[in-house]
Amino acid sequence: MGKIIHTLSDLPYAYDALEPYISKEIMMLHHDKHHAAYVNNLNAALEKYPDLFEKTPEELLMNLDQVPEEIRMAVKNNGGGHVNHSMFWQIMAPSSGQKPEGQLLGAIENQFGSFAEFQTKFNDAGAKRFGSGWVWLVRTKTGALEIVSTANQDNPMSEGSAPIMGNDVWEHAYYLQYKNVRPDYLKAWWNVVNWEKIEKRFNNN
Ligand code: MN3
Repeated sequence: MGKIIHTLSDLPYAYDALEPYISKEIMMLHHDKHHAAYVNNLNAALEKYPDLFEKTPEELLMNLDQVPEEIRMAVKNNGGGHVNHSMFWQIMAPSSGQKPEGQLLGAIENQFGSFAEFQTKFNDAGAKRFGSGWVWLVRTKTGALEIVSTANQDNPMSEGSAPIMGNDVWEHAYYLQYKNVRPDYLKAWWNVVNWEKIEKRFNNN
């Protein structure tokens, strides 16, 4: 039986590549400790139901009702942690001053009025998420773009939406550098957003 243990991929850039906006220290802890723990805990949860190793973490999150109740919360939290962070590293890149282009920019302007207005609403939703969670741009079941926030490691795909991009607003993502001032982190984050990758996600979802 081809049991696939979920694994942690390397960052697609150096730990210090996102400085000065996200420090090397944050990236090392966030990837090597926090993300690694989600992967390890997901594997540990699935040990009792090894058939589920055949499914991708996304398949598990999209069908949580089919995951045995005994491990459902562990899969939601740690499978979510794995999927969310795997996306997160990919949709960031060293500072390039990029902006979205083409169809994605058009869709954002159409839905939110302007790119600046979209950023304001995204930052606002991220700032208002109480406690730990994520802020997302998703495509809903009806095809509309929407900004949502989720608690913990919940992924919008569990509710039937397709996550186009998301920012991590857990304190571990910013506290060492921005202390308690989450809005400063949310603002600075736009400097390291990889729009090329997000456009691909937009076109494929
Ligand atoms: Mn995180």
